[in-house]
Amino acid sequence: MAKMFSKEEFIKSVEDNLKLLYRKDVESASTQQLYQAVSYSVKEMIIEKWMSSQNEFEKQGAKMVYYMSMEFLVGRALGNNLINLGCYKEIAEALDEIGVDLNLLEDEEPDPALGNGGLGRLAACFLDSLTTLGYRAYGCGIRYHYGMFKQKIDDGFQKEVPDNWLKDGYPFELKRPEHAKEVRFGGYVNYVLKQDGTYDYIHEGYQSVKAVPYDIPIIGYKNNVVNTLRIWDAEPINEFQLESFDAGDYKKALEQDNLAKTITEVLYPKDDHMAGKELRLKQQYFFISASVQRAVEAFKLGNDNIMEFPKYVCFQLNDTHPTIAIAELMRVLMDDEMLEWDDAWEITSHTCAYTNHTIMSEALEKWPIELFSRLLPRVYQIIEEINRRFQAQIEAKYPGDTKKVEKMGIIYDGQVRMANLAIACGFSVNGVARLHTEILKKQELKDFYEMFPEKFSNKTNGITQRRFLCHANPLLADWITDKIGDEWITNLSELSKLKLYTEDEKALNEFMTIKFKNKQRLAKYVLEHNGVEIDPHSIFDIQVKRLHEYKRQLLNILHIMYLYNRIKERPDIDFYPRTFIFGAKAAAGYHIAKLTIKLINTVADIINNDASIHGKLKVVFIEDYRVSNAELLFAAADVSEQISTASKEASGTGNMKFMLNGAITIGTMDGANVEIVEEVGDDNAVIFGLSAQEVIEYENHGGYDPVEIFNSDPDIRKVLMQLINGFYNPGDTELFRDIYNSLLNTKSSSRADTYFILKDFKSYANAQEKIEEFYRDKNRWAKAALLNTACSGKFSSDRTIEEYVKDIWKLEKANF
Ligand code: 6GP
Repeated sequence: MAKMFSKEEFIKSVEDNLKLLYRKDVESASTQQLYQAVSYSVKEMIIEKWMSSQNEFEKQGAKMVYYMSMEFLVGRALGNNLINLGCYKEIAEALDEIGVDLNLLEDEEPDPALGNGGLGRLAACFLDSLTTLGYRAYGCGIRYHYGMFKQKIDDGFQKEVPDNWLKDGYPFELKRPEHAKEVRFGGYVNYVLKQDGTYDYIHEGYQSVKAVPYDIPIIGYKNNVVNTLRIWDAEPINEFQLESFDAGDYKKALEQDNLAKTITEVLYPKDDHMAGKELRLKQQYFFISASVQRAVEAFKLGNDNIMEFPKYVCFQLNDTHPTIAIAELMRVLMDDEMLEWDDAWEITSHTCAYTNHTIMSEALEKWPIELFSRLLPRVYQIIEEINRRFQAQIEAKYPGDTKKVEKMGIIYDGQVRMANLAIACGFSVNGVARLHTEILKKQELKDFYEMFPEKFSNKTNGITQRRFLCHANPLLADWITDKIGDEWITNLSELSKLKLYTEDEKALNEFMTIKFKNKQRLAKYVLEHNGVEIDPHSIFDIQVKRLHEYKRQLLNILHIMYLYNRIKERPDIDFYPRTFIFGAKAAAGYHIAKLTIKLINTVADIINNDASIHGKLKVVFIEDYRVSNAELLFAAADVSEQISTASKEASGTGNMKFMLNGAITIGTMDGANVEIVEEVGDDNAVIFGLSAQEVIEYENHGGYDPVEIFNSDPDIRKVLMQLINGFYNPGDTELFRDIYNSLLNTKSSSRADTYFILKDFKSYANAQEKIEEFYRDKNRWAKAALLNTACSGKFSSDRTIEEYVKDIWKLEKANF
């Protein structure tokens, strides 16, 4: 139990909170009220540590990183906070004494879904690791009132339901109105000639909103360190603008009000895709301007030499979404701090670092000049000047080579290109897995790499074992601790000690029994949520991630259709029972993605209700996949599906979570899969499909011809015909026509089968056969599963963070 609370004191604190908040006692309170009261008691345990950490950091003058991100997919806090405080079991017992089940309380907590997928969850893992390792860090983000939508499945179709996560109040946040900042939009820039012949640039005629920060504590694992995730909300600058009202400018007052209401309303639900909307740019500037202003203000409290800013502060830009920070820092330094360009540039170019999370071209952020300059006139002016100087630099280095400016220019062809801004101005550019970084260097960012090779580095992603093992899989966590001690919780490479047990029958049995229990736990969830009975003795094969064509959930479901055909054709076939589980949200406007969800559910319906196959095959679509149910899924998987078209998945992090929990990967040589196989050995993962190089070759030569495969392979032809002959959907043969066309129709403007699904199909089917054969050899499988856990040490976000710290951020560990 944490120092300041004995069991009795904790219970007393919960009872007091219930009274104070709701005028209730334990017996009469609802589960939600109990969750709130308990969370406030936990917050009380945190607050002292939070204050003392911040004081200590300040006293030691530690350098800090601001991790700037549009998304933080933190997941539920209560259970995780208790684990990191080191008192989960004690609090569970204390609550048990008053008849309260901590698990039920945890389920009352909304999942703060302030992110889409990979990039947002990575940001959350990084904050956990930064804090556990004792580094000073701030997460800077947005307090969306509606996070990622809730997914309902209605007649097999995805329906998006607003996620009002704040409706009951979020107990862990703390409003900090004293740090509010004004953020300005629109207007124009006036020049005033100064006595010394230079100009002052004055921004006039703008609209303002007030950015108000809410702080969420991030707790280090048993080390008393607490960092802060600061998310900004928007409020009208003055509730009622009398001045404007009197002047008859009622419209402006209303507009300002509206701006404040809309700006933080909702998270854009597209991942790996640029929305291109004005409101999105407003969101970006809103939280960045507030964060940058506050960072400069905070720095000045402890240091009056602004030139030392980069020595104490680093901005890590999580993809291009926050790259406007570069121009905003220049603006603040020149317009507010009165620095000359060269000094402001010296500071900015040593402060900002950029991470690229995707090579998907549709994700590359480009803003039309018209929109950008209208919304952010002063910032645009600064970017123009950065661009002018940068182009001169390019021309000096490559005289006469106009292609270089075309490729690297920041403003080009009527657009502001955010990645180019980040690379030209930042001191560091990194990819998120070795293969991804190589593709950036050799293809996507080739010209930049040639010009600034010293800026580029790789930082392979990682995940936090505190959430994805300690919290997600307590049975396995305890077993591991029992075998090798608990050092792995803060040093994941310790897991390699488990290799000793691969020859130990008893240990292997225990390991597989835990897997079985986790499969039972998931089966119970599926029965409750889907009404489908699944057999924990069958192979649990799981693909959970955002729905995207490049991730190829379609390949998976087409293969299931193929298996079903085989079982139907040969009822006596010796087939090891399989349960295929999917979980995925599709962006609301992504037609093919949403249709794929419908296809999965349609196929599931037919297969699950076909008594003639005796339950050999089951298909389940988990509704509303999110961090909380992800934890159940990772713990229960036998097989981890990582089947993206090679070269497209920058890294993946789900792949690591499965591995850590002892699942075997079936995957392509893409993203971090490459490194996973390297760690675990190719006997303990099943790899298939085109290599990244092969995919890129095809792409450079206009693709390949899927029709040939359709014509020559009867199995594939049968499956594809079932998309349009009413086999699964007798009422409407046209329903899946667009999927069929996406695979075969060469007449459509884009290439058919852009993601090489048919090309890789056979190789995938063979890999799945190998999985089955492998699983039948119980002993070999158990060894391989244990080896996956034992070899997952590299994929801790603690390792990733240490690499960022050493190569980019140069932070010092606090010593408290
Ligand atoms: C994702 C990548 O798709 C995934 O491969 C990677 O593991 C993750 O980032 C973390 O690095 N990208 C996004 O979520 C995204 O929105 C713009 O990229």
